[in-house]
Amino acid sequence: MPDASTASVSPTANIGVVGLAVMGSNLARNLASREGNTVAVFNRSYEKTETLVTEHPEAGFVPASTYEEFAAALQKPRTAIIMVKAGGPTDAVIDELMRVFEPGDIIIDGGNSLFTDTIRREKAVREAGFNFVGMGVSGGEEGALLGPSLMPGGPDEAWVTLGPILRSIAAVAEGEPCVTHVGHDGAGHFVKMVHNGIEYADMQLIAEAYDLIRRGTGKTPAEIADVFAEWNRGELESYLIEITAEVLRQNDAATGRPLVDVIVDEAGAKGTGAWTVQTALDLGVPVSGIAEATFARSLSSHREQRDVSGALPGPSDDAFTVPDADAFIEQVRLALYASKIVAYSQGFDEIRAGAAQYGWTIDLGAISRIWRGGCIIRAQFLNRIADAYAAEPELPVLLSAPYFVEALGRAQAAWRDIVQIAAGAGIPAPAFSSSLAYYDGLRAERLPAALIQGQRDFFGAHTYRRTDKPGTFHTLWSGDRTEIEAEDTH
Ligand code: NBP
Repeated sequence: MPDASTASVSPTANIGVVGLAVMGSNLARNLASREGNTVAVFNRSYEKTETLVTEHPEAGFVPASTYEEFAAALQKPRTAIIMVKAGGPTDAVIDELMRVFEPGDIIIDGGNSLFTDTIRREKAVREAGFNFVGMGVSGGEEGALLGPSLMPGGPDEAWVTLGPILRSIAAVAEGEPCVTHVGHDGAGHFVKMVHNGIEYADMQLIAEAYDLIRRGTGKTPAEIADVFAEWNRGELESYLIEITAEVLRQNDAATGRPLVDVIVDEAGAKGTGAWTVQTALDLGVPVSGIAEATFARSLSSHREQRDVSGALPGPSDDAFTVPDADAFIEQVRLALYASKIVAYSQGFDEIRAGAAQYGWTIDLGAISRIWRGGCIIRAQFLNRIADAYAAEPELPVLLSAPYFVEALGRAQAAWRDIVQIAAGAGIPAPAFSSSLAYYDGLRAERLPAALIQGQRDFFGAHTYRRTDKPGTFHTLWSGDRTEIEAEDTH
């Protein structure tokens, strides 16, 4: 603990960080490295503060050992970024800051909070006279240190103070800082949640592509790394494709085997994929690619269920080889690109639906631009999304933009072949197949939903509408089966 005489610090810092685990300490270092910033730092257990300050004297941190000291170190309006574990810890820190801060001060939650918590907190903190900003931070520890993609929500008033600071620490993509004021209250955390959902889908699609290539061509992980490195020079160029090549090229020092063969095949998750899907279900938005990716992780991690694998009949593993490896790899690339368009399109749909539900004005083109740098899903491809929304801001579904229609048209034959090949060979490709099914669902002039409406009317008198005249109808199924006009009970 510092000497008690240091307790009366003068307000020299223009920004503070609470929570100095990996994300908070890196974000604090990033802030301190920018011209004009002096950063106050506080952590519940003082050792972390001490370590950070000692290891980084160049940062000129102002350490605080109590919330009172932290408040005293900050110029007004005090601005503090909380980087602690989401949930109860975030509420605890907000309460402490409200105790020592004054009305008009700005409290920012940079953790991975659920957007509905952010809406609740924003209301409570605002009613107490403070500004509250829920901010999505993407890019992991390296992003936090060198430049993350930042998705702040909260009031316009806070953005005036916060905007210049956040612009100074964000990643830069094509000359633009990867930060925008996403919208009010929980908008920032909502968009960050969907970002993570899209990340799940993208990773699953890449994993399916790898699996198909490996099982179909017999190439080694190192050889497949070359394929991904090549793909990274084209329209699939992205951070996730780039790191996939790195992971596949890595050999395990202990066994000499490819590392990917040594890693247990059970994917973990911290819950943001599930939040994205749960929220989409509530909003009635079909994010099937994200859902399949989330469920694929669940399936992988249920080892006790997977132990039945030997008992389930299917094509034999070694019965599958493709005659022309290069042609097959190109088909997989096209299937991956098409499925990726679907996943992003679904994610942007969810953002649009969330904005409508919660009263946010969200510029979808700006969201695609701030994801071009710093974050995990950064990709060339996001420029195409920005172009699509620039040309038509009210685009009803992203994949209907001319660029994507052309790309899907170019890919669809290969996409269908790959899904068929995977099914025939007994190779699970849930995200590839569900993306294609979604695409064909959108394409279909008539869907069998008409039959579902008939069934619903049969067992529950839920009524239906007709194609040939307005109104709502019910068939007297248990009577003489004539049709009557009915109240709409859809
Ligand atoms: P953790 O999520 O592991 O949280 C550890 C921090 O929370 C420590 O500073 C700890 O203080 C503090 N804390 C806890 Br736990 N309970 C507290 C309480 N009741 N009061 C005050 N402080 C408390 O840290 P992280 O991995 O650096 O992540 C920080 C936030 O950023 C999280 O919300 C995370 O979801 C989010 N995020 C993480 C990533 C990533 O790649 N890791 C990316 C984007 C966002 P202590 O030292 O005293 O225990």
